Amino acid sequence: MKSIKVVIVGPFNAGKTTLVKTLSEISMTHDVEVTSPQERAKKRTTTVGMDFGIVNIGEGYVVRLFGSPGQPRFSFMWRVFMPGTDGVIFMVDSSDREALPEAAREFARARSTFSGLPMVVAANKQDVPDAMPPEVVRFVLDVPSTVPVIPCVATDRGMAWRVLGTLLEEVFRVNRIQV
Ligand SMILES: Nc1nc2c(ncn2[C@@H]2O[C@H](COP(=O)(O)OP(=O)(O)OP(=O)(O)O)[C@@H](O)[C@H]2O)c(=O)[nH]1
Ligand SMILES: [Mg+2]
Repeated sequence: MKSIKVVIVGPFNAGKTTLVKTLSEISMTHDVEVTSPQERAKKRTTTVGMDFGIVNIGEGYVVRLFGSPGQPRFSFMWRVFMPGTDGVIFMVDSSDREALPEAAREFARARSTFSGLPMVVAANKQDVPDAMPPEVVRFVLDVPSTVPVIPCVATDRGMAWRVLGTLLEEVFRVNRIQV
């Protein structure tokens, strides 16, 4: 069984853990109570360590998903995830305009940390009324034209699969894998 390693990064509250749970047959997540009032205003728990999931995609391949914590103080974890990474999903909460400057900084950092690797941006929470459409997310985060921005609702299996599938197509293309 061959395995593909996908890392999911993005700011606090973007929906990374939700995506891993939706996609994965087996998932392991570790969320604990948040400690800061700003974070508590958004949600009560946050990922510490990492999320892990496994998706069987057939043809003798499994995808191992590694979801990173979103709090900036854990950003050193990106380097821990780095070895062996085949592709990266950058998630952003498209409904949270206040968090966008931080999301743009995180995106720039993700591009430099994972430079040269296949990447897609998941414009998450498209079900929230007034969520920014993917084209606006692309503009605000300054996403280069080579990186797809995919509309996402992390709880929706079809949409979650489209995000992963788009990334995998690129992973297969750059590694010259035919499936
Ligand atoms: N409406 C809506 N809510 C979502 C969606 N995806 C995630 N959520 C909610 O957004 C909140 C954050 O989701 P998480 O999956 O915990 O986000 P995270 O990126 O793992 O957060 P951290 O690990 O704390 O950085 C939770 O309350 C989810 O239920 C979505 O597509 N739409
Ligand atoms: Mg999380």
